[in-house]
Amino acid sequence: MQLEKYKIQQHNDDLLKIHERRLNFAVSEIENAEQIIQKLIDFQIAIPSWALGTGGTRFGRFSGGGEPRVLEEKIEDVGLLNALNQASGAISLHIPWDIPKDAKAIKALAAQHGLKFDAVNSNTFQDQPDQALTYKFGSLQNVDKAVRKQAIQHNIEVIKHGIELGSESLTVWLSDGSCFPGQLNFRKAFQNTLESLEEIYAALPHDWKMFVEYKAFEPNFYSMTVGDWGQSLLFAQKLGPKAYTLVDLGHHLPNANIEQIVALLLMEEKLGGFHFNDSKYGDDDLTAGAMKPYQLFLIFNELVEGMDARGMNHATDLGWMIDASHNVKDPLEDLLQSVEGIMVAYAQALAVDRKSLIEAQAVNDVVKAQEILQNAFRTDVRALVAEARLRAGGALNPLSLYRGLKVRENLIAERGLKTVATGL
Ligand code: RM4
Ligand code: MN
Ligand code: MN
Repeated sequence: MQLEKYKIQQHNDDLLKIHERRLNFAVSEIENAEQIIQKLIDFQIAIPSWALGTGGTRFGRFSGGGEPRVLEEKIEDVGLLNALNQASGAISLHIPWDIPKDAKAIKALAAQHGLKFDAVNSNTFQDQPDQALTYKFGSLQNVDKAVRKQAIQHNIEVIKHGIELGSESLTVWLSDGSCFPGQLNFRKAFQNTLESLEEIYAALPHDWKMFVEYKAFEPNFYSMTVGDWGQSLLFAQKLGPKAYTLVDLGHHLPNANIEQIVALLLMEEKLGGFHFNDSKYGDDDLTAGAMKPYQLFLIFNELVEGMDARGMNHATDLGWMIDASHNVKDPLEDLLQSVEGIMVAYAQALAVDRKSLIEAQAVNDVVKAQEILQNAFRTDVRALVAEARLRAGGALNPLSLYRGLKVRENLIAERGLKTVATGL
């Protein structure tokens, strides 16, 4: 489905008056509003190719219809999102779920939609039909060298696909670990994993980054070999300057202080990127900002503070990506909501009165410090986010335009009701 520019224009014209009223109020309230708008225009969040279809759980999967059947259609979907919000200008591929057969053509198609290729992701947590050896007992950690070799080879192939598409990073998430005490020698598992990662690292082009993503539990329930930020950081430090830790918000034990983790990883110059999602219990992969918007804001507060302290470019120096799954919502609507939730948290973090916060911290004024943060969090920045979209050529209200244009109905008419996207 093609989204004509004039339709966005029409939608914006209809909403302009009310938007301007809200914007004027926001600008009168927020001192650095113009600066925030500029930063929001630059900020892009990559969309994972596996989040464009219905996710499902181990109990079932309820497809909503019109799901992208092939990579070309996934690119088309991300193109639609980006046309609506002008903030989803990249797609991240999971291989072998999405193998670009004709890389040149795929790259050209993405460019037509104004999209780039973000990190490529390897998959050694599932066995593929044509695969010689099983990952049942782990991949890069496996006690069998031949299995490790196979998993290393896969990662190197993923890098090759990424090079063809213009990606600049590889994300390695491993399900390696153990389900029962005694199953693994932790030290050997770590060392095997490190050696395997070293071989993959050696295959990275000079300007690439490797993101080592951690996860506390699932699918292994006793130990995960890259189970937390400490383990990921150890790997990243041992691997070298191209290796970084990737933080997926859903991959912590309950109540972990993620904002503190982020601050320290940034300090160590080892924070590489993010997988945004939200959760209540575990790796729920819910819409970013749907459950704990204050936590998301606090994370962005540390990101802004820490990146500014190191003179980093917010838009380009870390990898920003959504990693979510949708069981009961239209995936595209959910992704629009996630991007909005992320943008709002980022804008609020930019609105923090940093000078006063530093002063309050210096004299241990706990009440004042809390007031400053909560004041920013309680500021309605949605008009700034909408203004950034408007200036970038997107829609003032992407979700309402998506519904107004009956995008899903159109996709169902084009692709059919019973379509299944590759992914989990
Ligand atoms: C994992 C992890 C990875 C993602 C897979 C699909 O839990 O979040 O980033 O690649 O799921
Ligand atoms: Mn993830
Ligand atoms: Mn996950």
